[in-house]
Amino acid sequence: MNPKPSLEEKLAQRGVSRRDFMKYCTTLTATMGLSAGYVTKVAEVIANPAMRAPVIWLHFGECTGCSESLLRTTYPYLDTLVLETLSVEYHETIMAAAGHQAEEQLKNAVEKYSGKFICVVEGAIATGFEGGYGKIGGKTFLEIAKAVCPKAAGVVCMGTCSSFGGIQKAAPNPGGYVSVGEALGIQTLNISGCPPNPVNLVGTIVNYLLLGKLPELDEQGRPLFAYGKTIHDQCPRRAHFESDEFVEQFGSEEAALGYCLYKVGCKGPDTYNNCPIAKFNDGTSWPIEAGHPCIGCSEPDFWDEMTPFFEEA
Ligand code: FSX
Ligand code: SF4
Ligand code: F3S
Repeated sequence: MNPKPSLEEKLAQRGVSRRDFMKYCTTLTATMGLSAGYVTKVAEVIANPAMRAPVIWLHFGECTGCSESLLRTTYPYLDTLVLETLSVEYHETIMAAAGHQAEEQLKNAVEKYSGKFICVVEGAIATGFEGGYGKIGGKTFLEIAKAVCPKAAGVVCMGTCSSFGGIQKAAPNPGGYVSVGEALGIQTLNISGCPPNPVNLVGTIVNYLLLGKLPELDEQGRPLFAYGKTIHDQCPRRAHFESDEFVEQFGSEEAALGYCLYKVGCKGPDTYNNCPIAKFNDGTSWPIEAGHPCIGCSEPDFWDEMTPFFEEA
């Protein structure tokens, strides 16, 4: 019988070298605000976690961009993360079960891991019309959330919709959508962003596995390691802002020169997130690097508060 392949062997099968994996762990450790001394421990926790935390992943009112963003987690690849570091017991988008079988799976997982599982939630919860705006298997989002979330060890909101209500809550909000915390009257850990950066979820989980506790949070329930500074304070275009060098029109010479996007609507000064450092798609780019102003997607009520997106605040 072949021994179970090591994480390194599995990564090698996907063309990821030990060097690349350690590079990822170094970035993750820095993102989490830990010193370089923790890199080996972070790698160890991802590769050989002492326990595989059970996770139940719920979807409510949203676009599934948050799961899409997680699917772009390069190292560890999603299947490695899911199968080796966590034990995902229920996730509608990626599980094989459907229909009654899926409902049964959810019920069984909640019973089996009661008090021990982490509940990750995507999407806001409709409260108007007795929750009629959103149902799964004949149950409203609110009924499902009430049945599952109180039995979790902790509730992690993935994305601005579950964290703060997101686009569903935007005026005039006919469905009466609210955040998970507001719908249930509980404190949630919020990884906001539309979409959120998967590195911040992985960082939160690794923090929990490594230090046995959740990271420190800001007053909006967001981990300080990721949401402790504004986009503006970390922005590579900041020198242009200070020198009054602004883009006033997309496609202009100033845009080509990478000038500050404040006058075409950038909300970076009022937005807390680590996009300039963490970036997206394996560190390829992020909105401002791609020439687009920050629209404030990790802030509460940004669809109402930060619009019009392309006008100076
Ligand atoms: Fe919301 Fe996520 Fe934006 Fe979309 O699940 S935060 S609409 S990226 O998908 O909830
Ligand atoms: Fe600030 Fe936005 Fe200008 Fe960057 S582009 S310096 S975040 S206003
Ligand atoms: Fe969102 Fe602004 Fe980052 S729009 S993805 S918080 S740069």
